[in-house]
Amino acid sequence: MKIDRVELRLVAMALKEPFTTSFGTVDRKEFIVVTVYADGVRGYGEVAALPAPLYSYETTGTAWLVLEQFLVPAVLGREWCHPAEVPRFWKHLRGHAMAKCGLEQAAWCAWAEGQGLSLARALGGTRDRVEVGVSIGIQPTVARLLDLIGDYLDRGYRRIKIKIKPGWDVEVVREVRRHFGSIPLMVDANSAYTLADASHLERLDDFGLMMIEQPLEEDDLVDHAALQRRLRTPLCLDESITSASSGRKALDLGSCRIINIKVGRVGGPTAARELHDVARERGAPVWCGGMLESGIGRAHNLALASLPGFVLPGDISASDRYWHRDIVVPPVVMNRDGTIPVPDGPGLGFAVDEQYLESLTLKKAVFAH
Ligand code: OSB
Ligand code: MG
Repeated sequence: MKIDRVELRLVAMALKEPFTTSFGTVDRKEFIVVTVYADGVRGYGEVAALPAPLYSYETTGTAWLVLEQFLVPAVLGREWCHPAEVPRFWKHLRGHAMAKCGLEQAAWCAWAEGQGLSLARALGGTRDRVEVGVSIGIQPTVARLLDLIGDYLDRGYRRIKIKIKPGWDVEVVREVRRHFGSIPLMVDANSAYTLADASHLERLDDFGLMMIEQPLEEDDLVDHAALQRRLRTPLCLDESITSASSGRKALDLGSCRIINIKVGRVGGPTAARELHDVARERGAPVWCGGMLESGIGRAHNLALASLPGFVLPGDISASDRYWHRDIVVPPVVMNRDGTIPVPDGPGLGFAVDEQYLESLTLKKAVFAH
C-alpha cells in the first residue's frame, strides 16, 4: 500500500459541558483529523493532543508542526504491506506520540478498508461489544456531582470514574459511596499528589475503589511503587506509561497493577497492541482510556478495546456524553446494558460527515506525492 495524499485538519468542537481535572478545564476540544488516501481508499485518524500542554507536553500546535515537517514527509509515497510497518518510517524521530498516532491510525483505517476488514478485526480484536464507563470532571459542588452520577448510572454506564485533586478527594468519595453504595467506582488524580501525601491517600483504602489512577507525577515510577506498597487499592497508571517498555517496567517494579491504555499516549495502534500484550503476559488488567475524542478517535478506541486483555470498562462513552453533534454517522451509541457495539463494517465502521467536518475546520493542509 502507498499513501499518496494526506490531509490535516485542525478542528474545534464545543463540549456539552466543560471538563475539569486537576490540571485545568477543557471546554472546547481542539484536535487534528488526519485523512490519508492510499490505493484508492481513504483512512482517518485523530490526534488526541489538547491545545495546551496540560495532560502531556504535546499540543495541537506541536502535533501539526511535527506532522507537517517530519511525519507526513516520512510516509508519503513509501510502500508498505501492513500498517504495523508504518511506525518504522519514523522510528528515528523522538517523542510526539499523539502526532504519530493520528497518522498511523489513518494508515490502519485505510488498510482495513482496503482489505474489507473492520479495524477491530485488523487489530486482532475478539469482542463484538465493549463495556464502558464514564469519566466525570471536578464539579462546582458535591450535589452536582451526585446528580451527574445518578444520571449516568440510570443510562447504564458500567463504572464511574471521578476526577480528584487535593481538597476534592476523600470527603467527596465518602459522599458518593454514601449515596450510591457499592457501585463500580474509581478515581483519577492526573498527577495532583506527591509521595508526601501517602498517608492522606491511604484514607482512600476505606472505600473499596476499583483503582486510583495516576496519583503522582508522570516520571515517578519509583514513587508510585512506594505508594502502591502502602495501599490495598490497586494503582492504575495513565500518564506514566508511554510505551510497551515503560508498561513492562511499571508492572515489574510494582508501580501499578492496572494500566490505562491510550493509543495516542503510546504512539499509535501498534504500540498500544504491544503494551496490551506485555500486560497480558503479566496477568495485569488493562482498559481503554479516552481523551474526549470525536467519533473518529472513538471508533479507533472501540476497535482497540475489543482485544482480549481489555477486561475492565473503558473511558469510551457515547457521543452524546460529549457532543451535541458528532462528526461520525451514526453517532456512537451505548446499549442500555452499558456496552457499545464494536463496528464490524470495513475500516472505521462509521461514516464521517465530511460536510459537517469541513464546517468545523479551522485550518487545513494537503500534502500529495
Ligand atoms: O486522565 O484520563 C484522563 C480527558 C482528557 C485528558 C485526560 C483524561 C481525560 C479523561 C476523559 O478522563 C476520558 C474520556 O471520556 O474521554
Ligand atoms: Mg487519566
